[in-house]
Formats: sequence, structure tokens, C-alpha cells
Amino acid sequence: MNLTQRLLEALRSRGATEIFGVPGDFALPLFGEIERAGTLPLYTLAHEPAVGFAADAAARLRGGLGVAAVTYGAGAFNLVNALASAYAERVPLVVLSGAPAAHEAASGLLLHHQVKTLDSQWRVMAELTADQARLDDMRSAPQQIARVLDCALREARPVYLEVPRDMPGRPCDAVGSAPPPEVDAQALAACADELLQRLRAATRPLLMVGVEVRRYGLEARVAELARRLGIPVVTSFMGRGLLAEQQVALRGTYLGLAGDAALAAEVENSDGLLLLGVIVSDTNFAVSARAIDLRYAIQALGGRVVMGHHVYPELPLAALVDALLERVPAAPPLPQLASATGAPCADAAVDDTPVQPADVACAVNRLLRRVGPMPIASDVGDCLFSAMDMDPTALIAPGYYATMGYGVPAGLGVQAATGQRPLVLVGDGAFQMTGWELGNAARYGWDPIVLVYNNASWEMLRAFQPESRFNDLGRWDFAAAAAALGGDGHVVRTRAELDAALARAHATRGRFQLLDIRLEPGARSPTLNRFVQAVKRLSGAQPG
Ligand code: S1T
Ligand code: MG
Repeated sequence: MNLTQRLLEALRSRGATEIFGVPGDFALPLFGEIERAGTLPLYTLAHEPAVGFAADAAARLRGGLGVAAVTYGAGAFNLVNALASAYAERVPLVVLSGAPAAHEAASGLLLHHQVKTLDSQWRVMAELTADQARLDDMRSAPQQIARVLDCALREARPVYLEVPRDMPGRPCDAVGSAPPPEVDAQALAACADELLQRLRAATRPLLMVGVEVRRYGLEARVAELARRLGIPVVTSFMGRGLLAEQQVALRGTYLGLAGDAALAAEVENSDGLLLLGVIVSDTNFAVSARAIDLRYAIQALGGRVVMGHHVYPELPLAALVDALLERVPAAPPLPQLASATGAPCADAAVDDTPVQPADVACAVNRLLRRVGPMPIASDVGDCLFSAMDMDPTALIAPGYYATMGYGVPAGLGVQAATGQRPLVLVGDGAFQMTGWELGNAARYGWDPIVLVYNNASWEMLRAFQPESRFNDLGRWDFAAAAAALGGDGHVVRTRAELDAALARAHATRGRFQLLDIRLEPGARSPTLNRFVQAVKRLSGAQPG
């Protein structure tokens, strides 16, 4: 078997179920071998940012590795922003890049796609990945592949494999799998005992779950721990949707001053705040009414546990959760819990009232309460804030790195990787960046339902700088564009039109459905309004 076949086997055995890519001459041999092998389906998209976002989404929702394949230079550098997002948000994304063959590198000529030196790309990729390898020697390739792929899963970070174009067909030995690093049993026991002692000493203990709980496939075990601890459970902003399908008494999502005041007070006043897999970022904690003194919190993130002035390094989250479960007796089964819901929406009449972002959340809640859960891929913008009022369901979004352009490619990646039909939430500005990728849906049989929050504006920016005219985008007619891309467009102006269009879209399979929701410029979700007020208040600016 050749290098590519071995690489594909190793990727599949670590959870990869497809490859997204855009080829180029330095990657043609690699793409050709991938297509010939057929081990993993190869989905080419229009532009490398979408390749990265789709592979990211596949990894986030399905678990295991996401795979993005690109050509050297122009392709790989186009991928940088999506790769940076994956690094920041702890996603095990594998980048496969073609590269010049050794004899070409030695030609003495400047090669096309070359930047400063032939290693410029390697250096940029090294800054955005947890490990890298150049597969130019078949004696070391199997061990390099195992080391790099196992690192991606262990660290929940992207990694980089460079494949010179004379290598993909070379005979290669099988790729083994390095055993996971030993965990220090004594340190783990000491840590678990101290953590439980702190929780028992607290009068207001509380558990907050974050992205690592999903990255390491721990939702069921963390839900069991939550039940056994019997303490309130919330998710971080980025962790919205976690435990949604688990029987846990979930209070909701912590949004500080931008969210539910009572829930925020519980978090901010807790004297035993246990943060499991929560990225301590401004988007998770910046708009706190009362600065949470994290020195008194218990933080388990990135393979280490910090409580007070004690640091326990090299303790994987899975090992910690299992050690805690061993120490906390099973709880009596909970009565059937009403799952946490989003906005009540009881009073939202479905009538000819002009549609607002809050109405979108209510309409989605009504749909999903009728048809059952659907995964949601959200872009950055008010659409993500409005998702906070939707009933918790599997939600993926770059809530911390906050890059636009994620939503549509991520929806395609979700359907490719899981077969589940997604809802995509995206603003008009973000849709202008990568919405065009919907043109690929038909050839792969994908049919996402895309909700475009068309407010003719970069509204999030206008919220902070209303005087700037550059936030006016003009009204693009996305519904009209849908047909050209192989889908169905629905113009929505009122609440009644929204419900009807959602029902029609859900009933239509085999073609993507695009709801072009015509919002008035300035129309914002309640959560975005509270977020803006909170940021202005905390920064001392006059609330607008
Ligand atoms: N470019 C990229 C790739 N990502 C970004 N996050 C930005 C620029 C900055 C930015 C925002 S929010 C925003 C921009 C340009 C406007 C989003 O407009 P739209 O998609 O229409 O959504 P909405 O109208 O709901 O705001 C973040 C804050 O940095
Ligand atoms: Mg907009």
C-alpha cells in the first residue's frame, strides 16, 4: 500500500469520515490517490476558507478528526483564517497540503506559489497547529503520521501534514498508534479529592461546562457527574447546546449582563465554581456584572487543573471526570426533566407584524418542538445572539475566535459528516463571504435550511459605532440568488411569512432552502441589545 492509502486508513481510524478540499498542481497526485483509494469521500468546495470551516464543523459535531486538503501556497494561505479559528476553539483539524518535490525545491528557481522561502508556509502553519510533519521519507512517515494525528486528538488542536508531490504513491508501511501518555495516578487522586473537598465546602457550588466537554466526547459522563453532584449546571456562551440531549437540570447559558440576570448572579456569586473545559475568554466572561475571581474557581482546561494556587498539570479532562465519578455515588434517577428551553415565545402572535430577530428564535423553537431537534450551524453576528433564545440543541459556532463566513460551509460540513439536515443561521454580511458555497449542495445531495438575517447592515458593528455609514450594505436579494445556486429562495418580511416559509422549507427535501429574512436596519435581538449596553456600561461609554 502507498503513503496516501496508509494516511487515509490512519485518518479513518481516528474518526475522520470525509475530506474537504481544493486541489492544485502541487496536490494533484495526492488528490488523485485519495480519489482512487476511495477510503474517505472527497468533497471539493469553491474556496479554501469554506474547506476549513466545513472540516472544522465535521470535527466539532461528529467528534474525531476533520480533514482539509489544499495545494501549496495559494491554497494553504487561503486556509489560514479557518485554521486559526480551529486552533483558538480547540478543534482537531488535520491540514493536508501538497508541496514541491525535493528535486523541484533543489532546482534553484523560484517556484510558483512560493512566498519568501520554500519554508514560509511551514512556518506559518507551525504557528497555527499543535504538531507538524513533512512526509518526504517513507522510513519515518508511519511514525510521523501516528504522532501528529494522535496529537490532534489528545490536544484537540489542528495539525499539519505536508506531502511533497512525488510522495503520495510511494510504498509505505502501516501507521501504528502511539499509546496515550500515562496519567500520574497519585496526582489524579489528589486532584479529584481536593476538587470534591472544595465543592463540599462551598455553600453555592455550580458547574459550568464548555467546549472541551464535546471535543473529548464527554457529554454523557459529564451529565452523569452533574446528576451525582446535584449542583446547578450552566453552559458557557461557546458551550451553548452542550448536554442539551442529556437528562440534566440545565439552568441555561451564562451570558453575564447580556443574559438571564438570575442565572448570571448564581454564577458570579458562586463560591465553588467548577469550570469543566471552559475557555476563559472575553466572549465567555467579559460582560460580567461582577468580575468573577477565577482564583477561587476550579478550572479544568487544556489538560491541567487549577484551583486556588494549586496546579495539577497533565491531567486529561476525561481522566478527571472518571476519577470524580469513582468518588461520587450514583444519584437516584432524576424525574423526567423538562429540557431547558430558549425564549418562552408564548405571546408571539404569528401575524403580519414585521419580523424581528427575536421572532426568528421563536419560529425556530416552534418548528423544532414540532419536528424534533436539528443541528444548528451559526455564523458570527446577531444570528448567534438570537440563537441564545433558541431551545438548546447541538449548536456549533466560532463563539470565541468570532470569524465570519463560518455558517454556510459549517452547515455543509455537518450534513456531509453526519447525514443530519442542519439549520444554518447567517447574517447578510457573512453570507456575502461564503454563502456562495451553497452552489455545491446539489451535487452532493445536501439540503440545509439557511436563515439569512438580512438587515442590510454590519449591524453588530453599527451597534458600537452607529455614525459610520460603511456599515450600510444595501439590500442584497439572496432569495433570488438561491435558484441560480440550485436551491429555493423564500422572501420573509412578517412573522406569518416566516412560519409559513419555515414549514415549506422543512417539508422540501433534496434542495437547499434559503429564507431571506428582511429585517429593518437597526433591528436587533434582545441579547445583542443587552450585550451592547453591557459593553458600553463596563467600558464607561454612554449607553446608546
Ligand atoms: N471579518 C471576518 C472574517 N470576521 C469578522 N468577525 C469581522 C470581519 C468583523 C465583524 C464582526 S461582526 C461584523 C463584522 C464585519 C458584521 C457582521 O455582519 P452580518 O454578518 O451582516 O451580521 P449582523 O448584521 O447580524 O451583525 C465581529 C464583531 O468582529
Ligand atoms: Mg447584517
